[in-house]
Amino acid sequence: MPSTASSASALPILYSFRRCPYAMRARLALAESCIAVELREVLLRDKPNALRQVSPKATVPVLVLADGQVLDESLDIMRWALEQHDPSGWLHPDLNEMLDVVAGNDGPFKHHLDRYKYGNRYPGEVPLSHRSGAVAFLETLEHRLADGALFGRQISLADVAIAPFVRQFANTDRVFFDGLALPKVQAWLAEFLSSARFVHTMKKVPRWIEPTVADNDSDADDAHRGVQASPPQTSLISPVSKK
Ligand SMILES: N[C@@H](CCC(=O)N[C@@H](CS)C(=O)NCC(=O)O)C(=O)O
Repeated sequence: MPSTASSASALPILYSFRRCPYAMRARLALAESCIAVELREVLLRDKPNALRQVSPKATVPVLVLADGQVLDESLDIMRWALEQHDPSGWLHPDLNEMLDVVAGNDGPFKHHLDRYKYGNRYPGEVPLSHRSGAVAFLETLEHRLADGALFGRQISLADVAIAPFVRQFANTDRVFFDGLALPKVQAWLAEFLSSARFVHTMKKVPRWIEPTVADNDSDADDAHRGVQASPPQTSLISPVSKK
């Protein structure tokens, strides 16, 4: 649930991790909505204190709005962004129906995906049986994709929320994925991955370096005291053209 934080910034701040599928969906919605943010790329194994302060659960993505409000669930960020501006109607299909389908992704599919992809982290689990469980979800998507997208002909919040996870599944064993009798899912994923919006939001950005007290108090003598200059700390997501 959104909460509030005291810090304020001219632009909303997005804590993100480039390869996180939850962060991908948030970045995609922000780009679609033409909302510029200060993008703070973090390392999950070395999270900045600033992230923990605004969201103690410290998952990414986290969006801190200019008024200090904190959104620390990817779907909340998507909905907030699209409520500001939704040029392609990603919120047009019935929201509850979309959220139901996304729940199948975030729940059972993600459960199976983790145990298939990271088998060594789950002793006693059988990765291949989780692969079958994940395929069962992909089969439900195959039926939904009759008209090209999960809800009709145009992509919506549901497509954008789910595709980053299907990408992870496909990348785990590309030969297996390509051999599945799921032509619509395969074509849908290929189109998503080649879209300008996805390529744009996957651009590599330098890791955000949290300012230290020394940085805040920096003066001309810092160079002589060994205070290192930080790499660029902000990157903006700019609007992308529609494909
Ligand atoms: N329900 C959250 C899940 C976010 C999530 O679990 N993100 C992962 C990265 S993909 C994370 O931050 N994990 C914490 C960690 O690895 O320490 C959302 O939708 O935003």
